[in-house]
Amino acid sequence: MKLTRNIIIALILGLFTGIGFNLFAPELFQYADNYAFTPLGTLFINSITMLVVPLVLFSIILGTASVSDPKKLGRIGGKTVGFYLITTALALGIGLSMAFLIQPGAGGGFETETADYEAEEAPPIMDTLLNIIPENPVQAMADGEMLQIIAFAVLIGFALARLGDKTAGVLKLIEQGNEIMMFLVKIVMYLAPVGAFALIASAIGELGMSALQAMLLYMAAVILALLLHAVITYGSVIAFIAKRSPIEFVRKFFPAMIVAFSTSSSSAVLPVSMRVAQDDLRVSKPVSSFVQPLGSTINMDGTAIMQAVATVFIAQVYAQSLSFGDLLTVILTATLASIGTAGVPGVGMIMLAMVLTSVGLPVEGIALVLGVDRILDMLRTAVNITGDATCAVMVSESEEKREDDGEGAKAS
Ligand code: DAS
Repeated sequence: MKLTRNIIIALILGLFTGIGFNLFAPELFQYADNYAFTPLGTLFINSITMLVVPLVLFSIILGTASVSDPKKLGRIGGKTVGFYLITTALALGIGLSMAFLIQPGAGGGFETETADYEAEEAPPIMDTLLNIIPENPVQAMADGEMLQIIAFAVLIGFALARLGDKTAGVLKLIEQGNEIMMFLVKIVMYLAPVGAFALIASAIGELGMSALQAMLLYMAAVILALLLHAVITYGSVIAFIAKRSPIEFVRKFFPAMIVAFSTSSSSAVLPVSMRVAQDDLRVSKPVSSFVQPLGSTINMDGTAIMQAVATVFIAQVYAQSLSFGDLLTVILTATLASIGTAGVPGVGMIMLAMVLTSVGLPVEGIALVLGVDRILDMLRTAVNITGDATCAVMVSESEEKREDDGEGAKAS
């Protein structure tokens, strides 16, 4: 808890530092950002991201190897993917409703003449699904292709489970490798307060106050929708399905949420969110090792909410109406778009371009929301990983209950 307190203090100090530079020394901010904030923030993000690939590989191999029953593996996978698709569609519905309620783009006064944005191409969904089996697993690890790493690790874990004693030595080696990674996560986390301070100071210092004023309604719609989704959707799953206390869930998962907020990267925070889920939320290792890495790549409810609000906002600014069919297209495109992209800073903007194109809206409209996106990215990344952890708690509880019922049935 001491580290969490230090990270919160660092975030508050960073917030005021960024505001101070913004209000009193904007001309000095670039120097402070180039020679202090960005280097320190990058140092922290790189230190933690360095651990992601080996940790995900080892933990998924171990998680899969410990589930000897392929039916159980299939059940965990089915529950996980089902939860992710349903909650992402729910998130989009909440985002669209909030945008229509608040009407962020209807007030006018936005400069669309000069708006321009070069959209990066996101991988087509079919390519992503077909490429899940890597041609070269070492290349997949080098490129950080999370879905391919997960697929390879599941196959290795499945083989270890079936080969049993023949490969016990390899399993022991991987267990020790996983312990090393978890130990290094704890070491790297001592950098977190410095990283959090630098990253929030850089984000707030960079934020133009004029952009902030013009985009207040848009930001309010996104933030309200994020809160609603977290409280209603995740709160209900934790309370009524996992039968846990939502308050206790947030209190225990909060350290991972503030690291996600600081780094704006679901992938980078994975080592922390998995350790917190296993050590504090009592999620079983096999479930956490499978559900959270998969979620960091294919489940981004917070991002989906931003896309829904941004799409309605841009449609309003450009005075283009959205039919009911368009809204369904937005929900389908955004749900599928989240599968193919990794959880890294700013990936939401790449997916937003896909969503806007799918309903014939001008992609250059993204330039209108870009100015405040870094702050919103921090908030939605925290929601993204909270959705992954909610799923892990739900699946872990339901598997535990199934085993208890099974044992109960045998005993009776
Ligand atoms: N930063 C992304 C993530 O890591 C989310 C986004 O860009 O929307 O989840």
